[in-house]
Amino acid sequence: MRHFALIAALLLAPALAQAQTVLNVYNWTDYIDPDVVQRFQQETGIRIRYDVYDSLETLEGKLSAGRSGYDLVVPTSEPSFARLVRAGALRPLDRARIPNWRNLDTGLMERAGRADPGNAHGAIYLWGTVGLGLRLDRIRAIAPDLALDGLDLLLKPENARRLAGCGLAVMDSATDVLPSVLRWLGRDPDSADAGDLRAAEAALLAIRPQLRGIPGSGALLDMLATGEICVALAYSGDVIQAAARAREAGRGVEIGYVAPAAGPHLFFDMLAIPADAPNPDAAHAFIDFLLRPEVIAAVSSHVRYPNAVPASRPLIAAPVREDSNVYPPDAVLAHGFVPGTPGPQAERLRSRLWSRFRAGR
Ligand code: N2P
Repeated sequence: MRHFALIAALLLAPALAQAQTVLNVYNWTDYIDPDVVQRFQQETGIRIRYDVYDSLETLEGKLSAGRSGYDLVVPTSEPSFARLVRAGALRPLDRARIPNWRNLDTGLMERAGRADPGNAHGAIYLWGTVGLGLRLDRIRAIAPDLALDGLDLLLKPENARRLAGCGLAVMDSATDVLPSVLRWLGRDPDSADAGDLRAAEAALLAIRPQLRGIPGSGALLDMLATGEICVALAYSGDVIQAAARAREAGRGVEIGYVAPAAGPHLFFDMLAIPADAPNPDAAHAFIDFLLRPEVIAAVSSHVRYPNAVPASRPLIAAPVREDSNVYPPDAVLAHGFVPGTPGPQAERLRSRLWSRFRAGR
């Protein structure tokens, strides 16, 4: 009899495995707490297959080909999410299946939803700023006189020359770098004007010989954490994660984050379901799960990015919750800017500019 049960179990196991629902998630690198993934799988029996990207260029490349096979993606509100909404590439969300939607901050959702009337296609997952990751112990030693509060530190060629020996990097994303460079030049961060873009290109090429690399944002986080670079233009939470890792390693590498005092680039990353998702039901369930205050608090504590669920705030680990680089003060939020969505013509100019910058000519 026992024998029979064993044989039955062996025969049934593959059938059960096949019947198990799979949720295909495509998210940014270093952008979730692995325990949260585990917990969802345990609670629901849905298995998560998890892939990562580290730039919007990669995400859009994958999605624009269609049939990505993903059920849940996390594009930035503008430009990527906006373009996907316009192209009909996202599925309208069924709010009835997302009761935790009511937990979302309406002010932030309004700001993130400029390109998505009625917030029909996405909920904010996490958000943040673009700024500088700095290796403070080395910069203090090399150039104690330098002001650390803005992009001059990286983009003024004389500063870049002084700091080049200890390593400079810019993350590999035209979309998420050009707005800050244009703003630093006093131009419109959304500019499609050829003259403005030439000026941005000249500014980037002027520091190009000083750069140790133009790595993907995931690789850049590692380079910062190990102390391989001293100044990097990067995403806020990535730098703050790198700082924590460097502290834990205990080798004297001290990393800090600075959002440009003149007003940082703000981004909102949206939970969204591709129109051709194989399993939209599981995707809805996962979105609802992520919007529980205690779940999104665990995510924010782990990845050091703020979320848009105010009730989660007291549940976030104190050092993260109280870090003004994670949750920027209202003044920073007020003069920060959310880039718009360049048209196809501007997009072509921007991506050609970026290829020349990468090649260094
Ligand atoms: C996570 C980067 C996500 C922020 N590593 C960029 N939108």
